Amino acid sequence: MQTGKFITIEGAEGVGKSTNIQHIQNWLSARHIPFILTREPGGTELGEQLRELLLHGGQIADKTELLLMFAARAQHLEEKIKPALAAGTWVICDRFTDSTFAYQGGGRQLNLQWLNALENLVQETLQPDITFLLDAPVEVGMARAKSRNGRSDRIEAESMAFFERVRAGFLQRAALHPARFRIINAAEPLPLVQAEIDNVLVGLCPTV
Ligand code: Z5A
Repeated sequence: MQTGKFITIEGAEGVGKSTNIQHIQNWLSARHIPFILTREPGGTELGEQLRELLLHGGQIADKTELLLMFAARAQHLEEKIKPALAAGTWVICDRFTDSTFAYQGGGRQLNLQWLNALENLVQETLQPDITFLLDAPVEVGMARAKSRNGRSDRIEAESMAFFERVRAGFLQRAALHPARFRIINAAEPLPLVQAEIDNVLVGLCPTV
């Protein structure tokens, strides 16, 4: 049975995920490839309620934050991601489990064995086909994020040291899963970043 591709976009704050997701959407639309765009935390009614609590709620203990990220993901997989893939629709997801390893594992320094156990519980064998990791020095992402006006969230208020651990957490995860990850130098000018993304997409569907 033909299943859709599952593509995730990862990286720290301000590295250009939203900008490049728009680019990926345009690329797929131009080739008439059916896709849905979704995000984590979020993606379902329950997931969006959990997102609001996670990003804009009051004080949340680190373990609670971890469990809520995976609770939102469990719902997202069952309600939205798996049915779409089974129908042959591509799923483009703004952040997924690698963000949990980077933020709750790296940033919050929670035990990675707990994260591995939760990943196995919630995803079983399902993994993204390709994960774009937009990687840039923390100060580059921060400066870009500050240049936009937006509603800042609970996690964005963390320290530089926290975000250095987040970046290291993503790179560590990429080193563990080299076949799945494509590390893109997001400090480069946007046309170069997008040319690299295009090369990966062409590799995923060379016939279109
Ligand atoms: N989180 C977690 O802790 N654990 C988890 O398991 C999951 C998530 C799933 C969700 O935030 C928060 O949840 C996040 C992690 C946590 N918290 N933090 N921090 P989000 O993903 O919704 O939002 P974000 O990470 O803060 O993303 P963002 O700030 O929206 O950034 P972005 O999408 O990566 O950047 P952008 O808006 O595309 O670009 C920023 C600016 O830079 C913009 O003006 C662009 O035009 C510009 N830009 C982009 N690329 C370039 C290049 N190459 N050159 C120059 N300028 C550029």
